[in-house]
Amino acid sequence: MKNLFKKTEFVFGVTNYKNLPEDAGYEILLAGRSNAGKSSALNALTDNPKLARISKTPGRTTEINFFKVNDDLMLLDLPGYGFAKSSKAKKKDWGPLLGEYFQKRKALTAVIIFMDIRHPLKESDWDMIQLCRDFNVSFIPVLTKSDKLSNNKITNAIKLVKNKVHEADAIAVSSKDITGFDKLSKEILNFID
Ligand SMILES: Nc1nc2c(ncn2[C@@H]2O[C@H](COP(=O)(O)OP(=O)(O)O)[C@@H](O)[C@H]2O)c(=O)[nH]1
Ligand SMILES: [Mg+2]
Repeated sequence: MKNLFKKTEFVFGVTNYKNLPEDAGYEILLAGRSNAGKSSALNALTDNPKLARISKTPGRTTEINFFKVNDDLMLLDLPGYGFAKSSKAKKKDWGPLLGEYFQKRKALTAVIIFMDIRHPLKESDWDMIQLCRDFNVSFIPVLTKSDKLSNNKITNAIKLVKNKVHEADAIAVSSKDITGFDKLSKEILNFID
């Protein structure tokens, strides 16, 4: 399959809702706990090893980074959870930018929730799922680092997520082996007509 994400480029980061570009086209939000493998997955999806910085240190959490795929599609990187500090996190605790973004943004099309396949659905992942449910936004659970598990265990992890999150099918990916990204690309493009 031709990689439609190949020309993706970083355009800017914003810290305030008012600095967001015009509310147009499709925006896919990339979310996940720090170290989940989100930056690595973005690089693998776009076949560009230098696109997102891969690091073990958490990035700034107050910013949304815009990656332009083409004139109609943006991938928005949320550099690691950190906005939902407790299990009791309510909408207002998500940080002003993200809360306002979910409330207002028409371009918000779907959220990809990256989770380490060895320990999916941590509290902050549930907080993000709840945020999606509250605002009726579709989401895709993506289970990262699948190279760490046997095929059997990958299947079990996908089933476990399906049993707990009925409305969505999880996709397993490995940025190390570059597997699962064709499927993820298709799922993303399914949201866009
Ligand atoms: N084995 C393996 N390690 C990975 C994979 N993806 C990411 N990592 C490692 O996990 C750590 C965090 O990755 P990163 O992409 O920076 O995570 P982020 O904080 O979610 O952006 C790094 O040490 C990566 O090398 C993967 O698919 N397989
Ligand atoms: Mg990162």
